[in-house]
Amino acid sequence: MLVGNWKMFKTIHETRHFAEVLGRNVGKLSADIDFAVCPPYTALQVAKVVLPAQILTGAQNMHQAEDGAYTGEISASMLKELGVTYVVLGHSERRQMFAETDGGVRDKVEAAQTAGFVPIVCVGENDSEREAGQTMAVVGRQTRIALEKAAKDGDKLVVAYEPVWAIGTGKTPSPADAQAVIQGIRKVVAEVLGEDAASQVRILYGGSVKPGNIAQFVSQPDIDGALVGGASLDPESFVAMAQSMT
Ligand code: G2H
Repeated sequence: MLVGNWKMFKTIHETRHFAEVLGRNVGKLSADIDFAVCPPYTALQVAKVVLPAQILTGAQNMHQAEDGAYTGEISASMLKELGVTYVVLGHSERRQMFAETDGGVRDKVEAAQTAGFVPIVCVGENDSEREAGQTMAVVGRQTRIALEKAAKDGDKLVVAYEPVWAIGTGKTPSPADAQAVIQGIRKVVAEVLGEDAASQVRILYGGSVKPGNIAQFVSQPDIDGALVGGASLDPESFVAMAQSMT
């Protein structure tokens, strides 16, 4: 699975350009890979219309309430109208800069699945937690709480392991280290949702993934794909990553 998280990049006009270039390269996209991009809310509608059909769309966040007085927020039913398949939840930038909590992510996971979306739940330790040897404790806690109210169906869930210190920094864990943490996450999924769900759930690696390093991550046995920020903004780089995965 290859997912582009565009963060706060790309206008509607720029999204059209991305889709045009991708459309010219569509023959290079393997049918064995699930593709998605997660544009800003303002570009979701046009992305759904102009992207090749095999590129699904995802939102970068969602509010857990059906509706209400939540200025600036977006509900599941609003995203439904835009043909969204995935919703990224609990990205570290939301946890760090917008005060998202483990419990809030749990409620969003439940709301997203109830609405028929597949949540992409992001977990990851920061620099000091890693140095203190707390990686698995932090990632395990985030995963466990996020899944407390989740469906026991691994097809309805994606988890992304994104070490905070690797996001947008050019630094990455070794593929073996990422594999070890992701194997640990799969064990936590088994504890919370059962073995079947754990074997079905797709667990991605994210953090400074690019065409030159994606293959070494996705070749690890427990790593089912990548969640990519910066390198997913350039359509040619997106295609290059897709090709490197096969
Ligand atoms: C991690 C990732 C995408 P980048 O946030 O979610 O971003 O690839 O730019 O490190």
